[in-house]
Amino acid sequence: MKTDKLTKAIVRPPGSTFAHGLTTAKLGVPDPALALAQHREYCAALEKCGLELFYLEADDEFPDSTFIEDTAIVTQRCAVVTRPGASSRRGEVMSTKRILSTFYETLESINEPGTLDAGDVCQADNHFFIGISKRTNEVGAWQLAKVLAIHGYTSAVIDIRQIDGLLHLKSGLAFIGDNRLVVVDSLRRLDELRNYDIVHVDDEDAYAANCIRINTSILVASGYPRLEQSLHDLGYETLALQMSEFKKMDGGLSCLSLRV
Ligand code: CIR
Repeated sequence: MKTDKLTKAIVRPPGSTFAHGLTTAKLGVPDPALALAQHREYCAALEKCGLELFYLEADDEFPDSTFIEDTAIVTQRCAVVTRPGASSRRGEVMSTKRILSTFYETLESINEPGTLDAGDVCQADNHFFIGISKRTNEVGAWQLAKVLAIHGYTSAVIDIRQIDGLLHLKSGLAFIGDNRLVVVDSLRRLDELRNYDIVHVDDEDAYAANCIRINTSILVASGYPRLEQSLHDLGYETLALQMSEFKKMDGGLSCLSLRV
């Protein structure tokens, strides 16, 4: 199946409070200026891949708000505004709602008591993998599955709560088109993934699994040559980006944009 061409992305630069966001990584305090520079490079890469960018203003009230992906699921057929699992992030959805209502006639939403971070949601053409995690609860996952079904998408729910080191499902899983998934060791044997061709990522390279296919390129975090080589061997072009400051805050490449 041909994956739809992506044309636009919504991004939000990190604000001056970025270092006060949530994190479990013990990699030190991020440098806000360097984070901003890395974000600029990220935006330039999205543009290079053909996307038109829409910017939300940096918001110091919400230190994690640069990880805009978590606030909505955007598809060709519908958009769903989430209810993030971390209470400090709930207010981020207001500005996402405002900008999405300029692109979609109606917006669906995840409602209390459901919680869902869209980092737990991986779209693979017309199918979705929805993770239940420390952030996404069962109610939120099933609310989303129901909305997606109304719009003609299928989904599978995957519980990652017992899997160490994964904040979100997409921390360890990426769909890159062509029926292929990039997958970390701890997820690769899941029955839900059996019909896909797997690009395997070793445990020590786990951070690299959060890569994103944008049209003809795959954006990858720099510093993971083994994954880049595997992708090149399969015929993909990669664009490697410095992500050190986002990694310190548990964030990966997909978290930094909403792409349609
Ligand atoms: C958080 O803990 O919520 C942020 N510091 C990182 C969110 C990363 N988002 C993602 O993986 N989708």
